[in-house]
Amino acid sequence: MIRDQDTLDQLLATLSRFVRERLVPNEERIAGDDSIPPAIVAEMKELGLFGLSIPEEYGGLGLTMEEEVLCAFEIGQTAPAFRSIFGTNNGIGSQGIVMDGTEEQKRRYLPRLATGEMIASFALTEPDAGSDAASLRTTARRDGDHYVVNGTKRFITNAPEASIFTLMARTDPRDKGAGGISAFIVEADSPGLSLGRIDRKMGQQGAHTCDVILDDVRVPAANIIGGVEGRGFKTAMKVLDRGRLHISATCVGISERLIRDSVRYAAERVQFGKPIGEFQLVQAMLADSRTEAYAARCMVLDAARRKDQGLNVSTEAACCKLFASEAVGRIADRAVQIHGGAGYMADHGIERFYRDVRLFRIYEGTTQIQQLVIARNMLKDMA
Ligand code: COS
Repeated sequence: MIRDQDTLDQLLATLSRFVRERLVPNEERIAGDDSIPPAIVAEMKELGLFGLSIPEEYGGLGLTMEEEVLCAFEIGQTAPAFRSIFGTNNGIGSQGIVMDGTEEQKRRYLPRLATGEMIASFALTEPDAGSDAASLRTTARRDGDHYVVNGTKRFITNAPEASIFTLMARTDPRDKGAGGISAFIVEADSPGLSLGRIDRKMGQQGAHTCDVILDDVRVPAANIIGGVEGRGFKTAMKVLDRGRLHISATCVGISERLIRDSVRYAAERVQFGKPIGEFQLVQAMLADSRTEAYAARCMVLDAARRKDQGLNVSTEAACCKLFASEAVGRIADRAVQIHGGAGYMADHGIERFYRDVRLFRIYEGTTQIQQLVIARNMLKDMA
């Protein structure tokens, strides 16, 4: 749903200019430095990028899902590490509070997340609980008006920058499945909370992940999201449904960027006496990429509109994540191929995207988990 086309068009034009003029020229630098310059982060705050999806009454832009994916199509046109720094405040870090938090929790945290004063991370994954999220082992034992939390969270995006964690822990040790899990807001400066070393990754340099270690961390009972035990797994799943749409939109943006770079190269690069874009085998690669990016864009927009209508889009979000993340992998592969030797060389930046996009098929649910979600929902609908 688009609330006001003119306002949205202005926002999209601003984002497009910001990406083109400020982010694209810094892609290589952030990959080399493994950090985003503070001046760029300050500009992102100024533009409201940390609060795109946070409701207006808490200081955000309160974008609808359709508006948000249109923004992600623009923001996706550059290195994904830029998106990562404000991505968790709009997605998996904040949405648990937006969707299921109490009024007090929303008022306490959302305004500072919307401005970027605080960064929120999502802490679900553990060393022994990845795809099987419901098997997580971090415990939260009630002790008076606090919970005592113990465990280790792994690969947590933005953990080194985070002020708060939306953290899933088991409050009912007798229930080993989803029903025993609760979601907490854990402040990063809580005594007993420490961070592992920053992970070295295949790509997306500039975006940071690390372990979060909880050793008898006392969390106020008032920080259980929604104030009720046992609902944390469902909160996490709802957050991921939404996050998967945003990631899919980012995949579309990157696909379109890589196609543009590939078309330009194919038009300029001359071999056998003419631009390589005139050869049908190169044209086939361009056409396949364009077709897949277009399909992904249509899927994401359709699913976002359905979500804005209040429909359950668990299946559609999984379809989008599955298709768009696999498609951007193929598109990045073809982009390397079209660029030939230049595509493999770091100076042209194409191989960096090839490495960066590999993550999309893994995080916020692997391709295989999306397949499982889709097929399970199909069988449930039939029953
Ligand atoms: N929205 C709301 N509730 C949901 C839901 C959704 N999308 N998906 C599941 N639930 C509910 C179920 O309805 C069920 O509730 P009831 O017990 O009341 O019926 C409960 O949650 C447990 O669901 P289910 O039995 O399907 O859980 P499973 O353990 O079988 O696991 C998958 C489900 C595999 C889908 C889940 O573990 C998953 O998404 N794994 C991937 C995790 C992931 O994406 N990790 C990335 C880390 S964050 S970057």
